[in-house]
This record gives sequence, C-alpha cells and structure tokens, in this order.
Amino acid sequence: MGTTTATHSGEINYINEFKGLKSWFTSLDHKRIGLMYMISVMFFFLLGGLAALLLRLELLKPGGQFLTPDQYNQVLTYHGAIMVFMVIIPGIPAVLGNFFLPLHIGAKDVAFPRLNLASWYVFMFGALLAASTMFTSKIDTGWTFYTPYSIKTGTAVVTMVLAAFIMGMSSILTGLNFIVTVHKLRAPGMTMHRMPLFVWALYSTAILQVLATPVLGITLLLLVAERTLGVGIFDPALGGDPVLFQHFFWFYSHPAVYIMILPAMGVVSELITTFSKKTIFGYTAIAYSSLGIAGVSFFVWGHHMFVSGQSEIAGIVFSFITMLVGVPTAIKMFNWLATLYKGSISFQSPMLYAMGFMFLFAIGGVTGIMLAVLATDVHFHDTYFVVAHFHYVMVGGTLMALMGGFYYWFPKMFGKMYNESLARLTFIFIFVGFNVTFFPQFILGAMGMPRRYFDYIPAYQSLNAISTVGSWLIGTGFLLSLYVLVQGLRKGEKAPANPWGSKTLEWTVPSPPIHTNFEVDPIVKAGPYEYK
Ligand code: HEM
Ligand SMILES: [Cu+2]
Repeated sequence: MGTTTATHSGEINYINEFKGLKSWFTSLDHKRIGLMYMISVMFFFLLGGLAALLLRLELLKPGGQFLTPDQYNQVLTYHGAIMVFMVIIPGIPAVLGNFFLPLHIGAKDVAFPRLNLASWYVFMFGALLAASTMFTSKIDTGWTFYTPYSIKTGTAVVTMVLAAFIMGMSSILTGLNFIVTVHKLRAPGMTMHRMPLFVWALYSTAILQVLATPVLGITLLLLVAERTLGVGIFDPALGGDPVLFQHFFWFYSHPAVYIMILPAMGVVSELITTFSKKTIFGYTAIAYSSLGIAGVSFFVWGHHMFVSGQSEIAGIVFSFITMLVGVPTAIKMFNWLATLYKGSISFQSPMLYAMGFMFLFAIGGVTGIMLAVLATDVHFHDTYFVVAHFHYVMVGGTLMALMGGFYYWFPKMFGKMYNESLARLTFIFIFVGFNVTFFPQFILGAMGMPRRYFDYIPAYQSLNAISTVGSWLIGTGFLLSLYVLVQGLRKGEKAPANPWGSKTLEWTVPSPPIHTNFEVDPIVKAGPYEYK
C-alpha cells in the first residue's frame, strides 16, 4: 500500500482545505461532520452536567435547599433525557465513529455523505426542540415518560417526545450509513475478519440503531395520540393499560443501553491492544461477542418490570436471559485481561481511561447481575442502587471510553499533541470523583433510599453529602479536560502521523488527514492489526 508520509500534514488537510463557516455547514466530509457532532455533544454534556450538579447540590442536605419538588423533577428529567439522547447515544458513534470508521476500513468517506450531513441537522433540530421546552412548560415525567402521569401532567410532553422521536430518526440514519459503509466501502483485502474491533462494535451498534429505534418512535407517537386524542391505549380511564407503555419503552430502551455501551467497548479494544503493544487476544471472539450482545439485548426488556405485576415465569425467563448477556460481556473482559497479560503496558492518558473503564464497568456489570436476580431486585427496584448501577455503566463505562478515545485520537483529528501530565490529572479527578459520587449510592439504595425524591430522611445525610462532594470532583475533572484540549489545540506540539505506534490505518496517513483520507487507495494484504 502506498502510504503518505507525515510531511504533507503541514500543508492541506480536511480542516484548512475549505474555508468559512458555510464550508462546514454544507460539508459532506465524514470527518467534519464528526467534529460538528463533537461540538454539539460537548455543549449538551455541559447542559446535562450542570443539571446533575444542581441535583446533587439540592441533595447535599435533607429539606429543600433551592429547588422546589416540581423543579427537582424537571431538572432530573432534563438531566436524564439530555445525557441519554444528546450525549451518550450520539457520543461515540456520531463523533468518533463518523471520523474513524471510513479511515479504519480504508474508505474515502461513508456510503451516504448527504444522509450523514442530514443526520446532524435532524439531530440538532430534535435537540433544540427538546431544549425549547425549557422556555415553555418544561417537562417533569422522568426520562422514561411513563404513563399514566405523562398523559396527565401539564408539562410539554408532546414536544419533548416528538423531539426524542426526531433524535431517534437521526440515530437510525447514522446506523444505516454505517451498515452500508461496512458492507460496501472496505478497501480491497480488508475482509470482515480484518476489520478493527472498533468497526465491529459500531457495526453491531448500527444494527441495534436501525432495528430498535423505530420501536421507540412508534411508542412515542402512540403517547402523543393518547395525550391529544385519548385513543385509550395507555390511559386506564379509557380502557388502556399504562404498563403496556413500559413494555414498548423498554423494548427499545434496553437495546438502547447497548447502543450506548457497545461503541465504548470497541474503543477500549483499540486502546488495550495499542498501549500493551500486543495483538489483541481472541480477536474473533471479541468481534462476535459484540453481535452476540446486540442479539440477546432484544430479549431482556422485562427486567425493568420485575415489580410491575408480570408473571413469575416471565420474571424467571427475563432474569435468566439477562444473566446470559454476562457471557459475551465477560468474553470481552477476559480477552482484554489476556491481552494485558505480559504486555508492555504504557499508562498514557488514553490507557488510564481504558483501565478506568474496565474497573468501573466491571462494577456496573456485576451490580447489573444483582438487579437481574428477582429476589434482590424486589428490594433494589427504583432505589439509588439502580441509579448507581446505570451511572457505573454510562459514566464509568461509556464516558470513560469516550474520554480515552478522545485523548487517543485527538492528535489524528487536530494534528496537535496535548499536555500529557495534565491529561492524566483529569483522569484522577474524574475516576476518584466518580467513585466518591456513585459508590455511596449503592449503600443508600441498599438502605432503601428511593430514586427521584427531592428530599430524604436524616439517616441518609452523610452518604449524600459525600456523593455531592464527589460530583464537584467530577465537574473539576471535565472542566480541566476542556482546558487541556483547548490548550492543546492552541499551543500543542505538532503531532506525528503515529504518536502511539498503533496498527490501524488512520495512523498511516498524516495528522490531520487530507479531505479524501488516503493519497493512494489502500490495498490490505494482512490483518487484523497487521496491515502491511
Ligand atoms: C457526570 C456526572 C453525573 C452526575 C453527578 C449525575 C447525577 C445524577 C443525579 C443526582 C440523578 C438523580 C437521581 C434521582 O433523583 O433519582 C441522576 C439521574 C440520572 N442520570 Fe445522571 N449524573 C451524571 C452523569 C450521567 C450520564 C453521563 C448519564 C448518561 C446516560 C446519566 C443519566 C442519568 C439518568 C438516565 C438518570 C435518571 C433520570 C430519571 O430518573 O428520569 N447521568 N444523575
Ligand atoms: Cu435493561
């Protein structure tokens, strides 16, 4: 393969080839669209993060501090909905996936560049529509929009669920694009079994995005019909069944949690093999475990409803299949550990985040098993044990991997290095802060503290105070990260083509890459991770 040398990086690249804002808003370049998603997601993370800090501040002491109970419900709902639909779901696929999937398979771009640009506009329209409710009657249902309350409450349910519907559409478009790109645009010789594991993870996620998201769309449209027309599908007063809404909602939202975690697992596979200087252990098993997780994830939605009145046999079946998901997940964990074993590991900041992911996701996974057990879930359901569990998976897992992936690919995206020791400090703040915030919540949950309450009994005060202080450490870590990345952009050293000695194709082109990615179309003769 004719590789380009780093000498070109000083000249024309995808950032400086076209000038002016218009060239961004009309760009069909997957790398530029990835960056537009990055800026949007970072802005929404700031919003969702501020809401989280507000909630924790309110929970610093028992008794009302500065939020009313209604305001607490509203801030809680915005936090959950923003973090799920505007940060974590688009986070890795639409930012890092958009930027690196074509480069990983040796392609010039994704299959449908116009659809890719449209997916960003659709996402932004949905996100801004959701945000607009902050200036009207707000939303207070919780991010799950459960009926019958979401039928009755006077807040902006219709606007909010239509906004979620529209953002779902954007997610489907991204998924479609990625599936066709993987099947149609791989470079000669880049067989499926030579693709980097990040691509396998994105591919599995794309299948979920395309198959599961329409169910959310239908559910939300039915809720709009119930609220506006009173069709009698969820409203018990009209002969409807409010629990039916939960089935529809979780039939999407459980696969959705794998839309949120699978891309992160793909990033971690790339970081582990790069920073332990060892070919990944059990490539094929890891690749297919992503598909396995995606497949099984369609059959476990009932574990969110163990106490909703479902039959015992249904509970047993959902409990068993939920534990089954632990098998492909464990395959990844063990293969990552086997790759680390006797590796020459370098703890640079991306690797610290990968290690943080493994530790925190393990806690998230094991507590997931505890929630899958019928007997214990009866006690833990709707308590802070659940809140801690999904934050260990979503923050401890996905957000850690997103940060690790960001520090790993920053030199390739922008052609600059950042301050490594400060980057490591961000990890310490976020990792320590995260455990201080959320580990006490497992104990609070076991003690019986219910979620979504704006107040609590004095017995829960000390652990809540610790948890709130932890959230300040997390906040400091993310602000420091912003400083490190902006400083890197402005004053960072010039980045070489391959600062980490990685083996995937993006590191064979200059930093940052040219608009069409490769000067000479790659022909792959070996792999995975041995592309000659
Ligand atoms: C980074 C620091 C974060 C902090 C300090 C934080 C804090 C909180 C707090 C205090 C609650 C309210 C708990 C309750 O009253 O029941 C909450 C709920 C929630 N958080 Fe976070 N969170 C963070 C990040 C995230 C992220 C990245 C996600 C991504 C998925 C997320 C998703 C949620 C969801 C879905 C809820 C439930 C909302 C509801 O009950 O409707 N959080 N979080
Ligand atoms: Cu679930």
